[in-house]
Amino acid sequence: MLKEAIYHRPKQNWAFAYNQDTVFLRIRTKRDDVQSVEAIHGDKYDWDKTAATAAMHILSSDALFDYWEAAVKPPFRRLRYAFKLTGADGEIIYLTEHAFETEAPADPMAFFDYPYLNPIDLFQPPAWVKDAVFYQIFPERFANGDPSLNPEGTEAWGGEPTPTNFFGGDLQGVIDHLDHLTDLGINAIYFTPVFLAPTNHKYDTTDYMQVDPAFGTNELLKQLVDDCHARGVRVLLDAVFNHAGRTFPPFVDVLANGASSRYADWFHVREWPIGVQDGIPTYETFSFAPTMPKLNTENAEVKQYLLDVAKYWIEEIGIDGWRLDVANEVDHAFWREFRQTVKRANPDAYILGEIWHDSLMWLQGDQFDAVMNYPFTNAVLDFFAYGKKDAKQFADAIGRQLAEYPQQVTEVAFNLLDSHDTPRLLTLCGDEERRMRLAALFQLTYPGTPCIYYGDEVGMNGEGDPGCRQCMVWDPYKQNQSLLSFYKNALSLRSRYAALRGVGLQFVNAQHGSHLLAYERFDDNDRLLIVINASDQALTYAPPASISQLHWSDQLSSGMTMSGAGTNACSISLEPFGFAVLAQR
Ligand code: ARE
Repeated sequence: MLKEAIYHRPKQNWAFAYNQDTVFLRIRTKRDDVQSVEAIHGDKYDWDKTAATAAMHILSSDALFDYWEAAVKPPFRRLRYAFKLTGADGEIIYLTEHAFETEAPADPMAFFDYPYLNPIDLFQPPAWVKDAVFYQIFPERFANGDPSLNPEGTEAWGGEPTPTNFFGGDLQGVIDHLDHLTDLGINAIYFTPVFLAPTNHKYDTTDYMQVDPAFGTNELLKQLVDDCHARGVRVLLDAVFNHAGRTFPPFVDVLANGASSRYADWFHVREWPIGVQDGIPTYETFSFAPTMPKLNTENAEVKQYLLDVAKYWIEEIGIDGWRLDVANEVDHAFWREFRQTVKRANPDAYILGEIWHDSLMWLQGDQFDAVMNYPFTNAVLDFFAYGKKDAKQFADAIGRQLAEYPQQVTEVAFNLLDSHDTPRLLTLCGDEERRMRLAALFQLTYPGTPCIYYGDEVGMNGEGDPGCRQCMVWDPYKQNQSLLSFYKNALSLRSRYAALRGVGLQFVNAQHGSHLLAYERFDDNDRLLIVINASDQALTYAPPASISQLHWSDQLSSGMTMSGAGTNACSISLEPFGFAVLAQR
């Protein structure tokens, strides 16, 4: 057994309370090196009566490691534990907090210690997110429902987007098209910023307490939220708290009065007078954008101002959560207070951070519920869109991600394939709709909450910002109705099978050099087999006996022929870019 590959630490994604009764334990071993792992556990104050063992199972695997997991229910909330590992070669070793042992360790005092499961420490993201399907709306480009609000210079709908032009999208336009969202199967919306700001993207806020008049009023936003709630649709707004805009009154005052401004400490000014030298502002900003002065969230007035903003839109307008812009550049202390404030206003609010990278330090239960899962995006695009990864490499990438966070994070991860900051999915797939459908199928049959970027469902393409921010296509004859039906069918399947929304997932076919992917999704009631041919060759999958003898009662497929007795599948042949989702209850 390769001891160097074995890793556990009694915290974070390796040991965590899942609910008030259950602690999950995980340990890593070299892939295929260990045939079984047991957790030896008990209460340190009454070891003799409480000692037990729990068999661990492989949660997931990546290129190098197997990740083992077991759920333990400590009777008295305290847990002391060690691991017994049996190698593929029959060798048995034990791992305690102190060292590896060749004999069964007698003294539990050397074991790992999960001291006490305090309910208040529990990390329990809002349960509704597990069943949510998000739709991201860039309000300026979704629908123009009230041309009387058009900013000066508004262009005709459907024109070429630039970083600075306007087309008149507004909140009334969203209200008028809620049927499109609910018919699609959407039950949650993420809006990019809607507050008063000079640009079409509104990430340079002037007034955090006012809906931009080009979009409507605070009252109209409340009506939109109420209409959404009446349809079972939740609403998330975009909190741009890392920075304000150049026209934010406190910054205007600093520009006018310099260091003597009463707001001087609301920002991070490196050098007075405030200005730009060689293209670099003399104050902290988002990126090096002079129009986006970074807010000093350690300043008590700034903190209170922003926390009041966060509370207002929840308590007065009824939103269901916040997406946090540039979340990893705002201090942790602020986000901890932010979570307290938001959860006090609405315990079911969803707090979604925009972080494109490893986010474990924000997902400990004291800050965010989730982040925009761009690592998932990248893995899916590498396999389905670019063909850069083969099935094994893709499964390994996903397997690693599934072990990186506590289960409750995986259950509410925000799984997107594109956004207002990236080229559109169809463009990323080289305008090959067949690739796009497979990427979307994986996204819609994967744990966590999927997010569809407006217009993807009707076949819109577009390069990166601003190309991905075109006006929504509403002419049904210009919409890709076949693709829209595919999305509706896939979302209907997801809503029918809770197993597609849970965490039960196992890759059953993912070979090196192949683009044939098969994975199972399961829970106590349902079992589904998803087989995807991400290649331009016809491929056949012959399931193992454990699967081929099953009978399937429901399916969603394209380019598939299945041979077998009755409704079982001895072999599944897929045309290029074909897929099959087989379900049994
Ligand atoms: C405008 C132009 C751009 C131009 C930029 C130059 O449109 O073409 O490149 O100016 O400054 C908002 C607007 C943008 C605008 C930008 C600046 O939507 O249109 O760009 O303001 O004025 C990083 C951050 C991440 C950020 C992305 C864009 O970590 O937080 O960059 N995303 C948020 C919002 C944006 C918004 C802002 C931040 C600013 O979602 O829409 O932009 O409020 C790697 C890096 C990441 C990086 C990512 C994307 O993964 O590791 O850190 O994200 O690439 O670049």
